[in-house]
Amino acid sequence: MANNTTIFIRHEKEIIKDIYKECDAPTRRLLGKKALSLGAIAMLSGCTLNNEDSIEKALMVMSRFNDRVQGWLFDPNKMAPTYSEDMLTNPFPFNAYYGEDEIRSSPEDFKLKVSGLVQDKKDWTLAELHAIPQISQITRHICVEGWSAIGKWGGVRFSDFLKRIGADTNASFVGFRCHDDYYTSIDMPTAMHAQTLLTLTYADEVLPAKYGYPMKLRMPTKLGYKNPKYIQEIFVTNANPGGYWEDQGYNWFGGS
Ligand SMILES: Nc1nc2c(c(=O)[nH]1)N[C@H]1C(S)=C(S)[C@@H](COP(=O)(O)O)O[C@H]1N2
Ligand SMILES: [Mo]
Repeated sequence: MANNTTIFIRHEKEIIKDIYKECDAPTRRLLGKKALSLGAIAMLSGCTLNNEDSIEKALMVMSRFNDRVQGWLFDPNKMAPTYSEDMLTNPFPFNAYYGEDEIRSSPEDFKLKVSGLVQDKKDWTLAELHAIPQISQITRHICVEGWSAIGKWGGVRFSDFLKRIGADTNASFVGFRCHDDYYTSIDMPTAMHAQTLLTLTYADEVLPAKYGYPMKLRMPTKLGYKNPKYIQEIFVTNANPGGYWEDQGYNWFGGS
């Protein structure tokens, strides 16, 4: 058994090395550390990894498998590290799929829409969201583009919010639609995690436009692109809504 496992792992590593050699830098960046042990999936997918299409297909099969493994490994009770005020990154970086000069601010009289598998579909004003008990936390945000930064976000514990809207927490996904046409979605266990916050403030101030006014879902258990800013609508569903980057090949689970 042990020997077979060793051979299996060695074989995986060789396949992965070949994939790495063949693919371009952006694809390589998408292959997180966690994907490394999944090389055998390329084999199981029946691809000969000798042209771009088959490599693309193998990577996609690995990524879907990676989603499932990350889902199994996710421990809802494990907390991400938190930091002290003197460790805050200043200034905190801005990032979006466009430049900082193109920020489209959300309207001041904004209302949050709620839809899908929830009992109460009423819109929420910012004042109503501020009336729910607020908590804050200092965590590290990690972007796959190669930077990380420590920030302080405050707002509503997302599981509290889901309870208030009567969300079906047996459903598989929570999806987000944003003012800048960005969209993403997360698994329900992450939505219910104690450190997942629907944030309304950054560094104790109203969330600035660049960091996602009126709100950003902040999850220290997920990579940057899974943390939607400028949220306009939240919905609960059993059909995976995908995401802006996820639909272009980023791993959907996006945990770390
Ligand atoms: N609405 C929206 N949310 C988004 C993005 C975006 O382009 N639009 N980019 C994501 C990515 S890739 C990162 S790293 C973080 C950046 O958040 P920040 O500007 O607060 O640092 O926002 C995420 N959420
Ligand atoms: Mo990012």
